[in-house]
Amino acid sequence: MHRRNFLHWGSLGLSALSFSGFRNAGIAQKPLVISTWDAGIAANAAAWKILRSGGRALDAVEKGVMVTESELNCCVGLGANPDRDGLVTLDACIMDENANCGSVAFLERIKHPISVARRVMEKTPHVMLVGSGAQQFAVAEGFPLESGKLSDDAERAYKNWLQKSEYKPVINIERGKSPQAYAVPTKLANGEWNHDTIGMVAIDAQGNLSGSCTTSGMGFKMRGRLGDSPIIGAGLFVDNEVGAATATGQGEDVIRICGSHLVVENMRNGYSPENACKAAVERIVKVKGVAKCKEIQVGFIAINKQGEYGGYCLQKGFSFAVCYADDKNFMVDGKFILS
Ligand code: SD4
Repeated sequence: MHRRNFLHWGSLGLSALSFSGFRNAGIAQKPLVISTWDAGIAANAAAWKILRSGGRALDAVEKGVMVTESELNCCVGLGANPDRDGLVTLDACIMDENANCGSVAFLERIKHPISVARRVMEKTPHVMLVGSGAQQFAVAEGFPLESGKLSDDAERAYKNWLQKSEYKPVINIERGKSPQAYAVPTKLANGEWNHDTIGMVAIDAQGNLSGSCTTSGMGFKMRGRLGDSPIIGAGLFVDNEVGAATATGQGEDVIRICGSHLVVENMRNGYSPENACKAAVERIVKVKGVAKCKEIQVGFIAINKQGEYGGYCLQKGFSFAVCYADDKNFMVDGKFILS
């Protein structure tokens, strides 16, 4: 970092900001899978079964996040919070070691958006399908059209939200969560889910990388709102020569800096996964300013071609799940740059 920039950061009053340097020593593991938030433990376990038996990272990241999409009363998938019109709309994307990618957005009444994204990648000449077209494609591919009924938890949360109908979407800010609380996906005190997304990146025994990201987006969002999660380069990016990264948190701010692509490019330029994530978070602060960043959360996680991993976020509370053995599937608290 140049001296001038360092002074700039200092004048912004950032605490815990240290030199975003080049590679640091990290334990390299192969195969390896990491994923965002506490629901990542169960998702990693499913992905690990595939990786452990020599399977492909692409299969692992699809099957892994399908676990989270399947949870009813959970934060991701059809059980999640609806938009402000009371309808659940889902976004997902997937990317493999050959830079093939597929994405769906604003998809309704389909249980596994990640698998539809994979079909888009494998069966069409396109990268992205949205809305009714994505749903039509899914049904033609044999995905059942679900009822569209809200889960009990989502129904309750929506009714709660309707009482004020305040348009103040806040994503992922949770402070001071204890490591023991990781067993179940997080709910806020008012019963609402606070995480809407799982992003997963993996490296298989052959050394190939893939990633997936799936979300219901912001709870009670404007109808039609999309975040970063289905956008290749923002919510997810994989470069098999370098590494893979995924994002969570306030999608608008991840899109602004092409977040996951930036993390991968940082690794290409010699940064460790952790420092690559940190530099991307710093970029958000630079673009948005410290004061506004205190109102949001963004976290990145990444792995590199050597099987090193890392993550970084804006503020305290972000965590990610790391798995590289049958008995090694654990949560890591994300380091953060704002106090
Ligand atoms: C979005 N990035 O739609 C997603 C939200 C998220 O945990 O990550 N929630 O902006």
